Amino acid sequence: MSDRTHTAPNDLRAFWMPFTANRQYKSAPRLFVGAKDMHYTTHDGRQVLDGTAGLWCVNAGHCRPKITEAIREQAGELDYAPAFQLGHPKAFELANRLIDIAPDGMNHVLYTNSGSESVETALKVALAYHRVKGNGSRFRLIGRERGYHGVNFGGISVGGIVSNRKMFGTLLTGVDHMPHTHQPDKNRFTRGEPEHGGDIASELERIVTLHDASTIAAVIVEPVSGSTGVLIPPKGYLQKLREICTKHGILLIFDEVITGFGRLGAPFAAQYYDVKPDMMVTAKGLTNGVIPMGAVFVTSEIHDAFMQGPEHMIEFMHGYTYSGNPMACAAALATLDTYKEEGLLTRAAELSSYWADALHSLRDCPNVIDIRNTGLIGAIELEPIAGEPTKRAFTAFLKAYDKGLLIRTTGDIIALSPPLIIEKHHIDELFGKLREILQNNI
Ligand code: PXG
Repeated sequence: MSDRTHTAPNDLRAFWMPFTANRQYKSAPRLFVGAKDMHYTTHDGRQVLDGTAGLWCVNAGHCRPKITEAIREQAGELDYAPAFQLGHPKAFELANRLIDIAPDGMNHVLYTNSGSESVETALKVALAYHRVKGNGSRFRLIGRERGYHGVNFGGISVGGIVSNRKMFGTLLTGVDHMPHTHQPDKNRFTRGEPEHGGDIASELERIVTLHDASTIAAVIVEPVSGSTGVLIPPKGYLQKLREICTKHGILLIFDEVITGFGRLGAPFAAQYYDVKPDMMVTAKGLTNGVIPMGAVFVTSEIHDAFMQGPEHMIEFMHGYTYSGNPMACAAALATLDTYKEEGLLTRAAELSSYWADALHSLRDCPNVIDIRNTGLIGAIELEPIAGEPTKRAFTAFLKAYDKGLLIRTTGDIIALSPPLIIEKHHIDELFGKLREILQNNI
């Protein structure tokens, strides 16, 4: 009550912000009021170069005309259509367009509204798939240390980021975790895929031996881990996971929420690494971040297993009010058009060598202890300040913002993932500004 008497229209207190240091932020707020292509405009009228594609989602750059127009038109034509037992044409058109760019055999798509929901959906499909096949004893889900699969209960259960899990009780039961693949002592400053660590995949065999394959439904991994600080898969690692899963009848789920839609230089990491999962979890770049939407890709084998029993019965008891929402579908279709017209789903392959050169040129800056890259992703790991973890990277973030550059930090790692429309001169500007910041011994 007393709070309300003090509120003004621009009072910042009511909004409890996500994954934000609320008190610090509200004492010195940073607001974006506009965006175009590679830049944001701040509330104080400055241009900020987007080094992170928003939050890894604005792959085609900001306020792209085709996407904006499609949303405008859709809003006036069909705003909402019930998602259950009814449909609208764009939901079907989009699914067909999506499977066209997916790896062969991934022929069906379920819609969600976020990466977190896509993860939950995929885990539920995995459990139900084994059950409809008569293998209901396969109930275990295997994730990985340092994995990020969103913030819902299934996702934090299979995820492996301690701070995202420790507050939330018992989580899902029947979950186990593989070790992460990060071996800084062996792989420091590697360009692209590290040489060492591929054999860590064999830890999955150990887990299978412990629990028995007949209890395991699925393994979920990010092909490239993003939120935990950009961990690139060591050579041979994903292939080996695939082999072990196939051998034991375990479904392999790739969480492609950040790697999907061109981030690595192919539409999906599955194609980039030439490893075919049984399901792909996506969101973010699907609509260029403009409207919340996710999609889970599944193979025909998984889909077809559900298509049995009386035809009037619902085959899979799952879905959201906004699954395949018309506005989101319109945005996604226009996003796919933009990607296609501008060759954005493969553009990272053309730029990744220039990107890697510029990124690794920061190796000599003070406190830089590792640099990692793949596609249009980069990470700069800083030596934490003794007793004050995360502070050094967060200081870099604040200084970058003041200098007109948007970066992301997680722990003491700077993560970079620019829009795929980035030009070489933007890359020069981005790393030029970062060098100025890091050289000042923050
Ligand atoms: N899986 C992965 C691999 C992700 O990276 C999610 C699931 C969850 O998506 P939603 O849409 O529910 O947020 C993500 C999200 C960062 C950062 O800076 C990464 C994400 C979100 C926000 C920030 O690393 N990834």
